[in-house]
Amino acid sequence: MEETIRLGRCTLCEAMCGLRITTSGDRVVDIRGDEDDVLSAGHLCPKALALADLREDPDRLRAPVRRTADGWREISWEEAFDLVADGLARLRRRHGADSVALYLGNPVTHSLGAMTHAPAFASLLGTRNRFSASSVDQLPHQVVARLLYGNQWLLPIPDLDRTDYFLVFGANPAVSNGSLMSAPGMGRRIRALLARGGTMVLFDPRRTETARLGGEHHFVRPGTDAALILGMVRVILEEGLARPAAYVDGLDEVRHVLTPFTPERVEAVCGVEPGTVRRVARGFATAPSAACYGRMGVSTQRFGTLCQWGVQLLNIVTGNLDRPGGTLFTRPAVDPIRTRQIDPGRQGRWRSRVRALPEFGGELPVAVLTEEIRTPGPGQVRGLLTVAGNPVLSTPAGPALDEALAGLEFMASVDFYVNETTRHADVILPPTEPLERDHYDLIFHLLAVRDTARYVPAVFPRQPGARHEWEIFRELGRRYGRLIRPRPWQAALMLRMRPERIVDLGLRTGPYRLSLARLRRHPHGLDLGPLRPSLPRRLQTPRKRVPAAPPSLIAAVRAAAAELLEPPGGLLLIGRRHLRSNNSWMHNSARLVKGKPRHHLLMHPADMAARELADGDLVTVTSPTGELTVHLGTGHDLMPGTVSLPHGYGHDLPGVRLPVARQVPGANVNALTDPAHLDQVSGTAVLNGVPVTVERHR
Ligand SMILES: Nc1nc2c(c(=O)[nH]1)N[C@H]1C(S)=C(S)[C@@H](COP(=O)(O)OP(=O)(O)OC[C@H]3O[C@@H](n4cnc5c(=O)[nH]c(N)nc54)[C@H](O)[C@@H]3O)O[C@H]1N2
Ligand SMILES: Nc1nc2c(c(=O)[nH]1)N[C@H]1C(S)=C(S)[C@@H](COP(=O)(O)OP(=O)(O)OC[C@H]3O[C@@H](n4cnc5c(=O)[nH]c(N)nc54)[C@H](O)[C@@H]3O)O[C@H]1N2
Ligand code: SF4
Ligand SMILES: [Mo]
Repeated sequence: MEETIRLGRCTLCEAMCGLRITTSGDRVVDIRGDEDDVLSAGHLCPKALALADLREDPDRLRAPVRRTADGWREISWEEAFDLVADGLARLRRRHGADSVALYLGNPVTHSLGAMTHAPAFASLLGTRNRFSASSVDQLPHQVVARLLYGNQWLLPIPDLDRTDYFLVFGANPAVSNGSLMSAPGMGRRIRALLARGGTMVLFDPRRTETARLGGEHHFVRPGTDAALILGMVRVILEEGLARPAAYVDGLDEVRHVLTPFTPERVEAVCGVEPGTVRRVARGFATAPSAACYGRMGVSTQRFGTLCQWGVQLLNIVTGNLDRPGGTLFTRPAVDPIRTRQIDPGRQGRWRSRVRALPEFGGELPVAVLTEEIRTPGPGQVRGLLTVAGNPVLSTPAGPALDEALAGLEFMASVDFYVNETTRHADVILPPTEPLERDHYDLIFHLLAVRDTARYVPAVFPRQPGARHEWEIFRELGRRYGRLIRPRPWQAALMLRMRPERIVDLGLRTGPYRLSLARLRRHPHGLDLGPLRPSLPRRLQTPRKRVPAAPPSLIAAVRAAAAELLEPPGGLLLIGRRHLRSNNSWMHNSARLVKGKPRHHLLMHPADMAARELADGDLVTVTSPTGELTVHLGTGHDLMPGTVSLPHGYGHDLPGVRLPVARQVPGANVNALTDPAHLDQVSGTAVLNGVPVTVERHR
């Protein structure tokens, strides 16, 4: 058959790489980077080719399935929609809307149809038990953005291609390809920074792949960065190096509350020398331009929100917020922030039933999901809808959630795999795969280091009978809407619009007055230029000021002063990502999984010697929450006292249909994380800096 080249886009991570896909009939022959893509300029990582595996994977569901006593049975879409609408509506009629919980997983943000239609369906459900992967991920960024800039999505993005000084806490962009900083080709960009005489300084308990690109790397004890970052802010304020913009308030209060965070105290807590704290703070403050950035390692730890506040303070006090080469707001072609169509990030309108944790932006911390299912009484969660998620592997005390799911009265999932979570569903509704659908990135254009816009039509026509995500939610909404009172008109109307129409409207009312037709004429994307200063105009705070010392954060520092300045003891567990692995769900691609195992527990040789352990030993890892068994590997690049285990493994559960993954099951690291141990301000789970013990398996 004749070969054709089609343009596509990779939707596996935030980098949004443009693809040149050679196809023959309905098969992928080859995938390369699109050299002409305005953002990715040909960049590609090994995961892109796995899009072909995903397309061809015989284990990927192509039709709805129902769980029966003799296993999964394929059913018609008609039957599936009715079962799900009935199952959800029945619980609502009997026990109220809150009896059905909703969990939205990470790939929702990478699917246009899920982005446009899942939230509308969620508002139809009307439940307060709404959860997502945000509270095991970037929630602290959103909380801080709301407090400082007035909107949870006004996230300043590092101007990576122009900065002179890149200061990084707890991120590994060389592997992750950047998060809340979309920039395909991280390696190339960081090498360019170093080549133009720029500085990169990393603080990480592991000498990571990013550290190996060059620059300076320093170990920091896991879970202690808040003291380190705030200590650097203190140095800058004390030494008169602050150059904040005129619209910043509250730095006197900041200075006051940071009095105890001297470099000497910081050393005792974090293990970073006082000289280093001072030198880096001064270097950052006096560089012509500088950008401070912190990601997973400092979001999902005990003081995640204080870490992210500290990151913003470093940029604010040095005048690098809103400066070219510093951190700036993007100006996306579709801008729901400007038009105030999305929740600005209100907090505490309701609380979780059992533990009374506050909602943020309409969601509760996912760490409460298990207790909401298990605790009887009015408002108990009895049903669940998951969309593109795997909380059994991705949220704290996953095995307890796994058990709780088995006791639900009804569960449905929108997903194309039977994974550790969806194996409990009564019905699974599989959407089309990524190459079968049109795409516009509603989220990651908002978070990219350069403003661009690109609309990508589907590479392949969908398989006969396949449904797009938006069609699934539209149809579910129609049937569910008929079964509940009062009829929800507004959400029903939203569900009727096609995603292309929503994007077109967004483009037309956006800052560049574009249209879908116009974007179609630019198949490699439209370059809208580098990030530009826009403050104070873009702020959504009262009087367009930046309140640098929000009372809630000042109070949080005061309340936790002792703990913030106390070094955590014992062996501390951190996570790890790998270039050939993607959270929990790309492990069924033989092409990605092959090679040496990547799911081992890594430990520093000195810590191994102290426990008389050797490379390859089977070990038991125990935390106050649970235990697991896994093979040990030597972690030459780890800080002593630290062990590292990646998340997204633990595939050997009954009924999971991921044969390749099951060959390298690994262990579920979230057996060790504790749903009770959260970042107090945001409710984000503590996934890094978890105290554990390790001994030979008996
Ligand atoms: N290949 C690949 N790419 C991915 C993903 C994937 O699974 N695989 N996942 C995607 C997703 S969903 C996300 S959110 C992003 C995440 O993007 P990143 O945050 O860049 O990725 P991580 O590998 O989680 O990096 C966290 C870093 O923090 C360090 N760390 C751990 N604890 C601490 C601590 O207490 N203090 C400090 N300073 N550092 C600490 C870890 O050693 C690690 O290097 O990656 C995305 N990209
Ligand atoms: N201990 C620890 N835990 C972590 C992390 C960590 O670093 N350490 N990282 C956290 C982070 S950053 C994240 S983002 C979460 C991720 O956690 P989750 O979002 O809960 O799960 P994923 O592993 O991303 O699983 C995604 C599921 O979506 C399905 N899927 C893929 N594409 C689509 C699609 O287009 N439509 C639909 N409907 N389904 C699709 C896949 O088949 C898979 O079952 O894990 C978090 N958990
Ligand atoms: S970096 Fe890799 S996974 Fe991420 S978008 Fe590009 S090709 Fe896809
Ligand atoms: Mo994530």
